[in-house]
Amino acid sequence: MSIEDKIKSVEEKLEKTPVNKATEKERGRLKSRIAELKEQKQKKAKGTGDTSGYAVEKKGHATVALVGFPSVGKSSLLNKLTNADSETGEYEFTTLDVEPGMMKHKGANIQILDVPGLIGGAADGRGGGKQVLSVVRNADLILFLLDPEKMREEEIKKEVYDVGIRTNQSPPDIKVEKKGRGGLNIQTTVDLDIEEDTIEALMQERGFVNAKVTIREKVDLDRFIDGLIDNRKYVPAITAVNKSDAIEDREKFEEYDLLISTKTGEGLEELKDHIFEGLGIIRVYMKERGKEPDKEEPLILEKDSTIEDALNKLPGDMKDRFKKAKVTGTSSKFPGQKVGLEHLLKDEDILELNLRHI
Ligand SMILES: Nc1nc2c(ncn2[C@@H]2O[C@H](COP(=O)(O)OP(=O)(O)O)[C@@H](O)[C@H]2O)c(=O)[nH]1
Ligand SMILES: [Mg+2]
Repeated sequence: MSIEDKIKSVEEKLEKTPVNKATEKERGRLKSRIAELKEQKQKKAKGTGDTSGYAVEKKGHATVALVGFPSVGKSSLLNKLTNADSETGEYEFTTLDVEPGMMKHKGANIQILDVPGLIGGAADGRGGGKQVLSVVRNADLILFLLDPEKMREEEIKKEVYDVGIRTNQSPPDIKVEKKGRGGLNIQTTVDLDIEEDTIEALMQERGFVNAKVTIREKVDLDRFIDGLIDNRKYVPAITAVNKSDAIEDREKFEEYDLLISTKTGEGLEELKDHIFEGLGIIRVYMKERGKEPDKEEPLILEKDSTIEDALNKLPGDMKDRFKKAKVTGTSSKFPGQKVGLEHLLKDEDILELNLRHI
């Protein structure tokens, strides 16, 4: 029996199992078995094709993976978002199904990778499976693109879920420590809906014999299993419906993040803003004393970055030379506030550094 068939058969069994307290342990075991088989399937994919690591070098400030079934408009969107003077790198695309482009927005260079090869088979090891998976797993944001005529939303999201990616979720608040002896020790700081028995069974299933697990959130079976698995990826995602020009009943699509059209251009600027926002990045305008701030090439940082983080991002040995900083913007109490290394920066802050001469 192939891994695929095994997964199907356990999934069918799970579907037939009623959902109640009495079956919880059994359902947990089945879910854990499915997770394990999917891991095996991924490992198999990893063994095929080129093994040189990442398929596409990450470039720019952040990377977005564009995911959707054939003909939803991925290539058209890539062409619209990444402009003529986009810096696309030189990549080898002999067997690889990844199309890169660079989008410049609000001073950030955002790499967009069209990964059609994810669909139907990447995880089975076909079509350079390892590389395609690595591209999606290492993206900073996933952009799901749907066709209003044939949404297939669950199907596309399952493809991503099945390779261990969790979209728009934070990692479960679970800590597992392996111990030398003493069996299983379960600590919870919240009232759990799942039984201690089930937790024990699931831990044993994952090979934990002596371990302490601390659970700090009301997890369900799926999230508890995720918490026991190391290589889950937690990635933000945006779901956009394309071809809005061909939609009659727009209300039907209200629940989605965005309606766009690569044909008319509808929603594309908004999409760029959504991507910027979803990536959780901020712009900081550097200013030299007595000069205007540089708004053309902002320093791009992660949200909640400090002055120290900014210094680490800047070239040279700025941190050793740091005396003080002056900030003007949302994060400052007043224009030109003097701040230290721990100060938290906000989007569009203006930052002037006072450095020691050496
Ligand atoms: N009506 C309409 N057609 C579109 C739009 N975007 C793409 N298409 C068409 O959809 C088809 C597939 O587009 P393509 O970009 O190749 O999709 P991909 O397979 O996902 O890369 C082409 O015939 C496009 O012209 C759109 O916004 N509106
Ligand atoms: Mg295409």
